[in-house]
Amino acid sequence: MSFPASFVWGAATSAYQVEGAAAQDGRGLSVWDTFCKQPGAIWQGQSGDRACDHYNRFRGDIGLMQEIGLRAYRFSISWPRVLPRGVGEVNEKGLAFYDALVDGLLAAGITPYATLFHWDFPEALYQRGGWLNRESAEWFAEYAQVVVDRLSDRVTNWMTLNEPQVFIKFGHGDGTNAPGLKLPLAEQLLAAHHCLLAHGRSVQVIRARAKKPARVGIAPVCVVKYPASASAGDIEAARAATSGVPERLLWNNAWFYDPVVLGGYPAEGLAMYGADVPGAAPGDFELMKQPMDFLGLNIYEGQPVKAGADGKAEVVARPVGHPMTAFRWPVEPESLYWGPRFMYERYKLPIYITENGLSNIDWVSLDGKVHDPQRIDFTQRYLLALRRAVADGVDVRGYFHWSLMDNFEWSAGYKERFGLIHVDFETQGRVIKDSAKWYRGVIESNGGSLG
Ligand code: IFM
Repeated sequence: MSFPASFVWGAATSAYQVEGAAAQDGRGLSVWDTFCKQPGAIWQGQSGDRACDHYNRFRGDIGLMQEIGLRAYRFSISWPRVLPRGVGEVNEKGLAFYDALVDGLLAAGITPYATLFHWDFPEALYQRGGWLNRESAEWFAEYAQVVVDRLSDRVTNWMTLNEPQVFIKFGHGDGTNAPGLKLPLAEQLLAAHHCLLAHGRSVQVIRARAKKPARVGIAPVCVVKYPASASAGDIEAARAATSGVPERLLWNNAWFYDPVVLGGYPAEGLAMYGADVPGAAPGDFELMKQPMDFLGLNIYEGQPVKAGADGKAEVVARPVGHPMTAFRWPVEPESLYWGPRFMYERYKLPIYITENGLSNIDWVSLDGKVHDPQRIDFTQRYLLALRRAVADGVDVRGYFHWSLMDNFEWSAGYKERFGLIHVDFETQGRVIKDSAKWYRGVIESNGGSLG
């Protein structure tokens, strides 16, 4: 059993992490520009000001994508590059960049997958309340309309929000991501409610205005609990935990996937968050639940669980010395089997793995190459698990490796290297890593070379 013939093999990036050119051609500020200036916010005081300079080097980068044999490229659009103040005046040069990027990709035979929001919220709108302001849904709809009107004659694959759990919890609760707020749970839930409305409004805009038939999805974090054994009890406990709301934290799947697919907040979440749940206006859940063509899952790891005496999931400790990435995230290939399987069972929508990968300690060797056997082994293990999910009937349509190239890893700055392409951030030199050459073989054989 292999991957379906139409399986999409790609790699992903996001605007703030790769584009750089922060002050070029009329781009406005995002909350990340201002957050990076806060002392102590980012490792070594770094920022995405220059990043990979993809804004100026995208043509060369498309050439590298061709060398890797990528069939698809997932990128995000910078809201403040297109609308410097978030709404109102449109920055023609910003739009022209995405025009040229999309044209370049299509000319190279690479299908564009565009994400509307990957965390770079316009600073001007943050000053008006950001996601805490209910108007944010309409601001986002205005932005979506500008982008869709311009690109939808060529872009047909759209994602609305990337990882709302992260920009809400870490950005509005823990304060470790932009905009750096430490708000109580009730306000985090309010911001989440508004971003779910924004999702709904943007899907409406895409459906109403796209010039070619559009396929629309969303790309949250998929928090995976997987069974520690093959017993039916452990599997059921893991299934329930993957769709549950086990803590008073916004780190779960159901609070975000349920409203957009099923049209309401999960009962377990309503009970867990209690009086902190925001009041919904009439029609809110109808707005959130728009027809979806696929679900994006961003999966890097999972947690083994077993059924406790009451049948509920109990976390199983990993053995001492369990493998970890450079970021100290556990290596958990099973997550790419059980995550897609549980999410497909619950939501019954085609699935794309919109992010998966690892940070690794890579450098350019004396032979001028970048040898990253850990990335090859990691990806091989995860893709074998994904192939097993496909064999067991899970409708997985594509896989996007995170990331195309080393880039600005948010509060970790340039410390963590996630790329298939090594970037020298001083010279902007690029070197295709061994893993990218290996990935090319995977793509050419449609997964056959995985063994
Ligand atoms: O770099 C991030 C990305 O922006 C969102 N998902 C996780 C990646 C690795 O941390």
